[in-house]
Amino acid sequence: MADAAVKIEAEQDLTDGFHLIIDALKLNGLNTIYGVPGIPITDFGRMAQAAGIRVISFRHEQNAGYAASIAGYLTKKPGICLTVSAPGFLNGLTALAHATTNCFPMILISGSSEREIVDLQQGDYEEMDQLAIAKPLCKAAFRVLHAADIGIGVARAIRAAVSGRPGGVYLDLPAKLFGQVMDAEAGQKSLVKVIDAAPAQIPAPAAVKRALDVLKSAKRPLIILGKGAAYAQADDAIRSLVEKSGIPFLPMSMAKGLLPDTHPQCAGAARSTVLKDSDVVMLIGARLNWLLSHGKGKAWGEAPKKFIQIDIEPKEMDSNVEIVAPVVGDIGSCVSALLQGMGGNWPAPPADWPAAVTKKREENVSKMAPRLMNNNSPMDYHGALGVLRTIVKERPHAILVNEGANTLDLARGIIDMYQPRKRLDVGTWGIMGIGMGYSIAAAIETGKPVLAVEGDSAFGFSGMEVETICRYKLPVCIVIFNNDGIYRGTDVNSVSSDPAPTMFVKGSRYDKMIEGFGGVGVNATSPDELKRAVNAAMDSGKPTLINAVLDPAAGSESGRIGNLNPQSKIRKK
Ligand SMILES: Cc1ncc(C[n+]2csc(CCOP(=O)(O)OP(=O)(O)O)c2C)c(N)n1
Ligand SMILES: [Mg+2]
Repeated sequence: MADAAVKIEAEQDLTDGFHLIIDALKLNGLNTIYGVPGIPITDFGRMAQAAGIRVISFRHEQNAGYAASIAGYLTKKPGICLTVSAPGFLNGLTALAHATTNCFPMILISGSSEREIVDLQQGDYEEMDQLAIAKPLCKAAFRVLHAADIGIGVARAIRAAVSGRPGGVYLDLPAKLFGQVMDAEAGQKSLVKVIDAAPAQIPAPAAVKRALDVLKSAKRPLIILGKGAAYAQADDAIRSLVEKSGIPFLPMSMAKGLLPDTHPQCAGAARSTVLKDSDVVMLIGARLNWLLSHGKGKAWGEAPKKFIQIDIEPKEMDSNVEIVAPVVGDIGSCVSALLQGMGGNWPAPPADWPAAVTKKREENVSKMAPRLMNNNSPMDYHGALGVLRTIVKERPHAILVNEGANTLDLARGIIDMYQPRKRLDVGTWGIMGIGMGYSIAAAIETGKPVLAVEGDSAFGFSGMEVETICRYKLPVCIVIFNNDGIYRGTDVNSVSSDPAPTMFVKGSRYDKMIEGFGGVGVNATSPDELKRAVNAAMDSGKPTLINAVLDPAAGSESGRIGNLNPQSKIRKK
């Protein structure tokens, strides 16, 4: 054989790190990557795209990371974020920590520099000991040094991300790994298809019985649904459990729509009453963290309270208060076991309790109703949200992304949700910046139209991704509640000509931004204009940004959580 032919034949029998990583991801059904290119992963992105993986290229890794995190939440498969070393890795790390805190499965894959140089701290290009830095912020962190270990490395990352309580995983891939070659057949054999990545965890029968005994003894029971319950995709079983029990339920923000907010048992509009007056509370995939006032204090009233908790993480039990009936297992298995244990003639709670909850709920709803119908210009939150509430009611399949302070708190209360996993928001940390990343991933993963309701400050954290939305022609309609600032647009600095720290340029026109990228921009000054513009956008599917002009005085400091601002006895200046 001629030399050239020998060389070609030899090459055909070889594979490399680039291809083994791609093959390992594809073998496990991970077909979308969210990231930002650069050394050492630029060619990897190109090759992944050529191999049929969807590679969504962002303007900043943090947004790609948030996209990956919510893709994980929506699909129960780890969302993949791909970054370059040091600065790109750090930009992605916030999202990895966010995924871990929110229990979303995600894998941050970052290229890294030469190990030998990094470890001797000799100043390599983008030098950083990324593995060490990632470790405290995620569930697990791995590094692959040899092409032959790529299969097992990816498998470990997947399993760590989705099994038990899901979370973020870091996978460190040094630059040299991508170019390493090995025998193609051995390479194929080294790949691992993860079997049963999130095995069912069946609750102990005694734990189920204990929980049902406590529930049966209740006079004023309450079920709280958290985003863990929504993540579980056990929608039918959860609905059956709630309906069969006859117990009022309170959905946490991202659990809204698991059962419709308009369901007769929904206590969303009677939140303070049910927290105070309930005697037995069953938490399903909800944690007693700050969002539930840690299960104690004023919000929970004086009367003694018993908690039943369903969670996959045993350490969650007794985290803040005593849990009298812990049920540890995956939500689907636990809810099914409870349903089975309830049998055919489960007694409804004493009738005065659901009646009292319904009365309170109806009072609150009718108090709010007239405020939602105002057509004031400039708009207030209620006028603008009244319009959006109807638009979502008419499109229950659409995905609502929501961030801000007043924009978040008021939208959460006013916009009813009708289907599971349609409301995506700031989550456990109350983080600003998830908006465009979430919107992009929601559109990509579900193919559904997305409505992003954004405070003007919140939007700014990821605003550059409107270019990404236009580039991929995604059906995303962004509504910016523009009140000229953070919480309000009315602060003044009495000392110098600098604007107050919470203020933005007055009368900004965010709609002009998207026009620069070929999207549709609209300036809406009244609820009527807003309604027309959002309807048009949701119907056309064209990337649209609506600048909704809000009264700068309409909001309040920190929205609903102003009480968390530290206070001093010395009077404020
Ligand atoms: C990453 C991050 N940085 C800062 C904050 C603090 N913060 C909370 S809400 C908010 C913005 C609120 O203003 P806006 O989005 O305009 O909503 P509005 O209340 O004006 O409707 C900020 C900066 C945060 N939650 N997360
Ligand atoms: Mg604002």
